[in-house]
Amino acid sequence: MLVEKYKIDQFNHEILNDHKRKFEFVASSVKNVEEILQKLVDFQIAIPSWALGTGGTRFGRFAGGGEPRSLEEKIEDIGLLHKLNNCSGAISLHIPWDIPTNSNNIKALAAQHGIRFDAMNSNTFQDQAGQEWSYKYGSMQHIDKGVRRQAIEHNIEVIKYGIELGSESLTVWLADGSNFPGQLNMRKAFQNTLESLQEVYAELPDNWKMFVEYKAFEPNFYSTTVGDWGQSFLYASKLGPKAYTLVDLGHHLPNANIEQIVALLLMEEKLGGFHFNDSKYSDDDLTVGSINPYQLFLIFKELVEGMDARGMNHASDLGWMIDASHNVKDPLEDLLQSVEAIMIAYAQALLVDAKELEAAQLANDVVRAQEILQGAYRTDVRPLIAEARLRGGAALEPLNLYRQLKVRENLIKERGLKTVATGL
Ligand code: AOS
Ligand code: ZN
Ligand code: ZN
Ligand code: ZN
Repeated sequence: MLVEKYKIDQFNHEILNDHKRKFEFVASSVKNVEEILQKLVDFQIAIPSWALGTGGTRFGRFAGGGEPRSLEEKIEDIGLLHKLNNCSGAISLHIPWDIPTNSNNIKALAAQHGIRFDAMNSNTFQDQAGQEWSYKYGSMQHIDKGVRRQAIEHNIEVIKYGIELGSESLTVWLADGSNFPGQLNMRKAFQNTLESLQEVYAELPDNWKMFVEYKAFEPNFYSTTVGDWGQSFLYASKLGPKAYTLVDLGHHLPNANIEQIVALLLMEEKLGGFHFNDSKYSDDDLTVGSINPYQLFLIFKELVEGMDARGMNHASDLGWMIDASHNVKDPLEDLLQSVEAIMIAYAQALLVDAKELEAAQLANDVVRAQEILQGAYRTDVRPLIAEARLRGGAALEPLNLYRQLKVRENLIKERGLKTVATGL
């Protein structure tokens, strides 16, 4: 479905006066508003190809209809999001779910929608038809060299697809681990995994990064071979300068202080990127900011502070990706909400006065420090984000325009009601 620019302009025109009033009110109390707006215009969040269809749990899946049936349609869906919000200009692919049959065509289609290719994701957590070895007892950690070789070769193949498309990073998430005490030798599992990752690392082009994603548990429930940030950091350190840790917000044990993890990884130059989502219990993959938006803000506060301390570019020096699953919402509406939540947290973090906060810290003024953080968090920054969208040619209110244009209804007409997108 195509959204013509004039429809966006028409929609914006109707609510422009109202927007201007709200924007001027916030802008009047922000010191460096132009600088912040430019940062918001530049910031892009990659959409995972597997989040465009309705997800499910192990109990069932209730399809929503009009889901993308091919990689081309996935790119079109993201193109649509990007047109509405001007901050979803990237896609994260998953092999084998998104094998590009003709990379040049796929590249051209993405370019037409202003979309670049963020990290490529490999898959050694499922057995594919015709594959020689099974991943039932792990992949890179496996006791059998044949299985490890197969997992290595697969990752190298994913890098090759990525090179063709112009991606510059590989995310490795391993389901490896054990379900019961005694099932495996944890030290040997680590060593096998490290050796396997080293072989993949050796194939990375010079300008590429490898992201090692950790996860506390699931599908293994006793041990996970890349189970936390310490283990991921260990792999990344041993692998070399092109290897980094990837933080998926849902992959921690309850109450983990994620912002502190982020601050230290950044300090050690080992933070590679994010899988944004939200959760109440574990890897719930819910809409970003739907459960704990304050935590998201605190994470962004560390990111902004840490990146500025190292002179990093907010928009391009880390991988910003969503990893979510939508069981009851329209996936595209959910993604619009997630992107908005990320932009809100980022904008609020940009409002924190770093000098004032430092002064409060140096004076042990705990009350003042809290006031500074919560002052930023409680600012309604939505008009700033809307203004950034307006300047980027997108919609003031993407979700409302999406509904007004009846996008989902149109997609169902185009693609049918009984569609199942490949993915989680
Ligand atoms: C799994 O729990 C991880 O979050 C993965 O990053 C991701 O969901 C997967 O690679 C998509 O298949
Ligand atoms: Zn993830
Ligand atoms: Zn996950
Ligand atoms: Zn998740």
